[in-house]
Amino acid sequence: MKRLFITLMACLMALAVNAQTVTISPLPQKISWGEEAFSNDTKFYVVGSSEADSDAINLLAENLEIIGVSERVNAKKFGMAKPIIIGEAGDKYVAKYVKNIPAANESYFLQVTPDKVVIAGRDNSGTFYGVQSLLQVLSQPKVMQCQIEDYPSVEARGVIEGFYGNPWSHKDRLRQFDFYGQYKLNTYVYGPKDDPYHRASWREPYPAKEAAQLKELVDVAHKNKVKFVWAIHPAGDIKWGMEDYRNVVNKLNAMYELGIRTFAVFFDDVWGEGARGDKQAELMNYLTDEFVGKHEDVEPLIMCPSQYNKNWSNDDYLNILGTKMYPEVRIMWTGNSVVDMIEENDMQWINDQIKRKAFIWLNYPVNDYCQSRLLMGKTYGNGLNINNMVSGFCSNPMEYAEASKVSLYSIADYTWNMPAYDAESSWERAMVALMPSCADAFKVFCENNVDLGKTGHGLRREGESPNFKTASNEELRKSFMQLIVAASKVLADEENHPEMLSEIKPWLESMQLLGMRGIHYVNMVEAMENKDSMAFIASYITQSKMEQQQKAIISRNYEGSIVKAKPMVSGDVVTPWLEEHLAELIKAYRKQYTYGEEFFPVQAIADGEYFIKVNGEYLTNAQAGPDRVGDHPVFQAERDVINPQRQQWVIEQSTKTGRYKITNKQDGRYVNERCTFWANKERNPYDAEWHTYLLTKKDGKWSIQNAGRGGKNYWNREGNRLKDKASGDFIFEIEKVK
Ligand code: LOG
Repeated sequence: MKRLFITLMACLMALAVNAQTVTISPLPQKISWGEEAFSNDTKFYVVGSSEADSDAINLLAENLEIIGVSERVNAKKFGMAKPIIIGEAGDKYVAKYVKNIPAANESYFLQVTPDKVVIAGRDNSGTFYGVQSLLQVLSQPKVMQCQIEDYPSVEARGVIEGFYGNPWSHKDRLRQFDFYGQYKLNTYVYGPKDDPYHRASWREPYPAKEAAQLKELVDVAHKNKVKFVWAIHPAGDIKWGMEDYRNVVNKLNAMYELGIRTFAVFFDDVWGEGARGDKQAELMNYLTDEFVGKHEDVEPLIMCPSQYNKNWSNDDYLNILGTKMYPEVRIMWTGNSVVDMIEENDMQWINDQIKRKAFIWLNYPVNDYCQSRLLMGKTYGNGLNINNMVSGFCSNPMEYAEASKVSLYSIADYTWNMPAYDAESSWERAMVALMPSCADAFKVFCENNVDLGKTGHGLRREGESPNFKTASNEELRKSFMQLIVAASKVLADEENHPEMLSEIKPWLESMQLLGMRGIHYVNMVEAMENKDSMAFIASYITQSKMEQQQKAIISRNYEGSIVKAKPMVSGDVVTPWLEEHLAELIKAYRKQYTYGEEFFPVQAIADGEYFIKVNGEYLTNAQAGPDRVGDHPVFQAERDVINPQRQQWVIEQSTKTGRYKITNKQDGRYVNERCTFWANKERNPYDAEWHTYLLTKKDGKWSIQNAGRGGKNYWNREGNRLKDKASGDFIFEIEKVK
């Protein structure tokens, strides 16, 4: 027995010693690890630098201790230093290894053994990616032997800066390109909606300063093996015809001068003339002949159609593009809707329409339509078998460039090695890679910024706030403490991560306050349990102050900011839970105590049952029945003596919205934003955010206004029925039922 134990321990130790301690990202297609090769303070000399890709050589030189270059593998003069033999197919130094390089573009072979390192690329990008993988292999305390044969799943992988709002800064973009190089993303499409020279003033050339910055960006992108695709968005006001076609060509030529070699033309989010498929195809063909065809080194164009998702596609628009536009023009596609994850059937459908492989524009993690939320959760839901059905796959990120990297890291993983992609483990690796000195705390932050709430686009993200436990006061305290501690830790780590911190600070501060409010909520619960109204009010006051502080936080609050956002943390779980429970607790307190009454906000009307009248006539539910839909409350002069409940209305303040829910006593049906009854739970479920009202009183009469997502209309009387109207009068009498 003891013997067995010892053997087992020895095995485990051997395993521990010999296991690699790093996971190469993106996951290589084929990788095997061996015993220790050498220690991580090893010095190197380079064999092949005269022929190998110069960006790859520079990358080596910047990151490793290179003591010289040599023509020979066994250069005695370098003593214990190890040779790095490097080059791409066709270079003499790596001729021996060409058979090991996979056939695909951008592929590479990497071998680390005790006596040497070999990096052999299929092409320049391949060599560069080989070096990137080597740098990760060398980041282990003990460098393990390994062999990698690697190639990408998707041809064009990357990012499309295509959102509305504050465009990324020059520095943001420079940092992005290093990141793309590091994680083998090879495409960046430049199309920020609010850059005037991209869209609103597309005919005008960039001023000198902006042009110089773009040129620098292009150079840095190329150094990182990233194609810089510049997009023009003429669709808003283009006049179909030669004059504007020449205007586009002229602008593209000016951009060519800055070093750009791949171009895109966008027609998204326009209607009418600009959205005509035949004309768009005509322009794209013209540009292909008159611009692409006139340069030897310009790639086929990319276009974003006006009907860029299935929901928005009707008539024969896509078909016209598919048949009339040259087949080499790539067509972008966001999926079944604007914001959607992409699956095999979806690709089949669109590819059939456009007669080519769609170029995916994934609208995630973009948050320009849900600006209060940061989307820091897992990147999941895209099919793992669509790599041969797409001509490219780019993610539209948030205007928060650093924060977007959590998702972009996974986009890199997904597009490089699609079959092996695992959303969960990729996400875990991303957080460690981005915030190594506070990864655990950062994870808590990410977990609490996952869902985007209800939006017109419908996408939801699951799994927000998995550690929020509410079964006991103790659990609650722990849950809220975790938010405070994590936020404080990340905030304190500003020196290590200044760029990330400058973006997420408003959300971190909001999360801290949310946690503290939660602790005060628990204090209030305990004060109630102890019948200590003074302690209750004390905690309530502190909680309210923090709530005000939280509400005052604004992100991107500087002059000229295009989008200012009010951060929402855990908008799906912790925030709504706390708001509802606080409101309920306060209600319960006020039923029992009057102490501290003056600290609570004034309620327009106490919860209860009421008659609602106009000119002395009773608002009545005339055709009652819980399953009836579509009928509306009417006014009746008579008191209903047979069914008095038909004229009795339950008015209660919603703990969710602070506004009032109004339901009929007879059958419990609510009045919706159109002043009709709906009780059908499938077709129009009650929703506090839609179906609650503001009550205001003047000279003894009330006005009743919907102020939620259902619009801002007021209750009004039209004939004998209740009807919504844009303007409101103080016409309602509201009388308590005695
Ligand atoms: C825009 C895009 C925006 C995104 C999300 C496309 C092709 N165009 O609805 O600029 O960032 O949705 O709001 C879009 O997606 N329009």
